[in-house]
Amino acid sequence: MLTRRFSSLSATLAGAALFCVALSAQAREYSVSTVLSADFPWGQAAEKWAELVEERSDGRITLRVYPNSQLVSGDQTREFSAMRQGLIDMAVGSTINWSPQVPELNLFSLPFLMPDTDAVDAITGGEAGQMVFDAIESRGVVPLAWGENGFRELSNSKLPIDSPDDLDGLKIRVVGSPLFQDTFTALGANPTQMSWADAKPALTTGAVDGQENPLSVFDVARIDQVGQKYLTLWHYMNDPLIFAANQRVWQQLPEEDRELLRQAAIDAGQWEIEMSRDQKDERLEAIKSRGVEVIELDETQRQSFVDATQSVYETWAPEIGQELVDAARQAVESR
Ligand code: X2X
Repeated sequence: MLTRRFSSLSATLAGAALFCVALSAQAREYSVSTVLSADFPWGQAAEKWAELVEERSDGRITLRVYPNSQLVSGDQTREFSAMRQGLIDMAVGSTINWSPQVPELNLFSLPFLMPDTDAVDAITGGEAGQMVFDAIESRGVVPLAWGENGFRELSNSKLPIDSPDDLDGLKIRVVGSPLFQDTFTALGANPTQMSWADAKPALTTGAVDGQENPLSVFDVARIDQVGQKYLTLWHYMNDPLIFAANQRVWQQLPEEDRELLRQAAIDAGQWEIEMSRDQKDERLEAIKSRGVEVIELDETQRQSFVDATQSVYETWAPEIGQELVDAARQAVESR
């Protein structure tokens, strides 16, 4: 009797163990961190990735998206470290937010390096892009594909800005990398670093006068409602997104699942890049229709910003790596 009970118990346990093994081969779930939610193209990129993976794995692999930097308590500059440590399995993250841990990513924040989207594509799609991916990989995270947060434009509550002089003494909210401190200091402004979570309250109270973000972010987050009346289209930098995974998570995946995840990331990234670029004109119209004064720069005005920020290259090219900066410049020239 006793023996029979034992054997039925061990049979149950064995069954449970088998079930677990089968389950792990069958259904797996991974966390994916993003800063912005699915109201924004950025969050939509992550959702698209999850959707494609769900579909192509017949529901075996689930990517669960956690927006608003919630897995790092709102501190977007800790996302890369958290992914490296395995607290986060995967992320669709911004080069800006990861640059404190991967100095090479400051490349994209060099002011006026990329005049248009062809320049962005020439960098990300060429040798420089591969060098950036190698730099990420060497720091313990596996990069999979590119997306795009977009060209960052300058807004403020005080005056129409069309020359560096206009920025004199303005308090500007900037993101994670110290490079932005240097850029805005070079322009005569007074930069303050803070997370996205803190940015809107700081704009609302007037603790800061201005900020910089892509048109999609300005539009969706209704930045005009917190007193940002002037928007200067200076396209001073573009903020690519990178789909990536924790190294251990990646190594534990069977080869065919790696391929599935990578290809889905590439497809989701391409989809998001095209969509957000296509939406640019309607975003601008929507922003204008809400009463924001939009300032476009002519070539001379733009050049005055380029000239004023040259010192940033001297300080930051050695941090980024001269070879990478040269490869990027080469890509831009021959685009
Ligand atoms: O914080 C920002 O400005 C944002 C949302 O654009 C980034 O995460 C880089």
